[in-house]
Amino acid sequence: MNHDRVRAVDPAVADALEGEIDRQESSLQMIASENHVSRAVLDAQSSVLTNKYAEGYPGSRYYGGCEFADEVEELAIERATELFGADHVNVQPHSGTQANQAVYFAMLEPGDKVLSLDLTHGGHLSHGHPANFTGQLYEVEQYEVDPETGYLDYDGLADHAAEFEPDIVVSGYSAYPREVEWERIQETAEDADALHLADIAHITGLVAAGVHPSPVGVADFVTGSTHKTIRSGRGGIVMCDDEYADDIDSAVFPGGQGGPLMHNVAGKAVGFGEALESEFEEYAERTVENAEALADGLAKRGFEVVSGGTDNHLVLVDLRPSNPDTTGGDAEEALEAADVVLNGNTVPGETRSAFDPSGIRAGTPALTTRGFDTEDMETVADLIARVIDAPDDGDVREAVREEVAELCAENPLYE
Ligand code: DSN
Repeated sequence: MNHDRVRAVDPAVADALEGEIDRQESSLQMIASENHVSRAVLDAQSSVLTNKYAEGYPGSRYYGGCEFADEVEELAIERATELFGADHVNVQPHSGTQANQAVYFAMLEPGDKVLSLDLTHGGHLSHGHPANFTGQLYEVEQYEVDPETGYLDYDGLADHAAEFEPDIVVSGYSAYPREVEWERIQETAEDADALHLADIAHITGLVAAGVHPSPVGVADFVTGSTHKTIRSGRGGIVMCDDEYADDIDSAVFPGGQGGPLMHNVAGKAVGFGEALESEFEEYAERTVENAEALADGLAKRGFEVVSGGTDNHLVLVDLRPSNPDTTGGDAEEALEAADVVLNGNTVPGETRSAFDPSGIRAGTPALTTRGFDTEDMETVADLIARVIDAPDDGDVREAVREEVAELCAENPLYE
């Protein structure tokens, strides 16, 4: 893959783009929210639809010349409907956060009450963090995972909801490695006379493939990202029953966004089409198996894996018991120098800051896309352990870099 046309007019940007291709090819991408989309999705995203304004929805736009934009958006909607079985799908949100914003804007008034998982326990900024608009517009209280088990404390959540009387309960998480029991949270929301938003941003692909239970048809609203485990065009999606369809559509446009990013919608259409193929289900299964192998490999090497393992695509490690003097930030930096890219992450019972937390989060969606199997994940666990156990040792980093290069060469990405 090259960027000759960019290079002809802008060598500096071409250098950066080619540097990024090389970085993705030659290092292990283990940030749990990232993936490698297909060349077809890349092509759709970089298509001439980037030139088109198409405010409105298919068949009802504010500009002319939208026939092909309509075709693409209808395909994205049809395919998402088939994948998830929702009554209504809006594929225009620019991101998962903007998908969430649409639900809040459609259903809540400023000052309404939001009950969501604490960020350090696996929640997301757009679920009510003080630095986010949600924390500033709404009255937010947060629930937590059980400190002993690392699993969601469903009974604690029910008690909290009964006391707080939220207008909306938010489920769905960014750093929670276990299966979510949507029905239990829905029951809690109903008992509190609250709505339920399930944000499946991280596990959209696992839900689409049926390897994680779906909240569609259970929660009132389901939002997601479209570029993480589902590997389609970059952005977000909102799903709901027909009764909320008009409210959600108006909240996305004109409520929160202007013109949709039609090139990204095209990428979503192509990626959703790929996710309807049977190979995608196998991919999603392998993603989870690889995460289990990674969790086992790390636990075997003495690391404290939060909740003792994983049911999805990510593994969260609390470094405090095994490596008390190494922060998540130290580990992230040392690993990156060894060509293993993941992120330092807060963990339940966090005692440090979000900028330099006590854990790391690692995901398998991207490595699985490039062909890594459970045996490779055992090797990857070993590489991670060697670096974290000697974060300042240049020889260890160099040796790990060499092994990473071999693994990458065996599993080429964009050939
Ligand atoms: N930044 C994403 C993540 O890494 O989980 C969520 O928005």
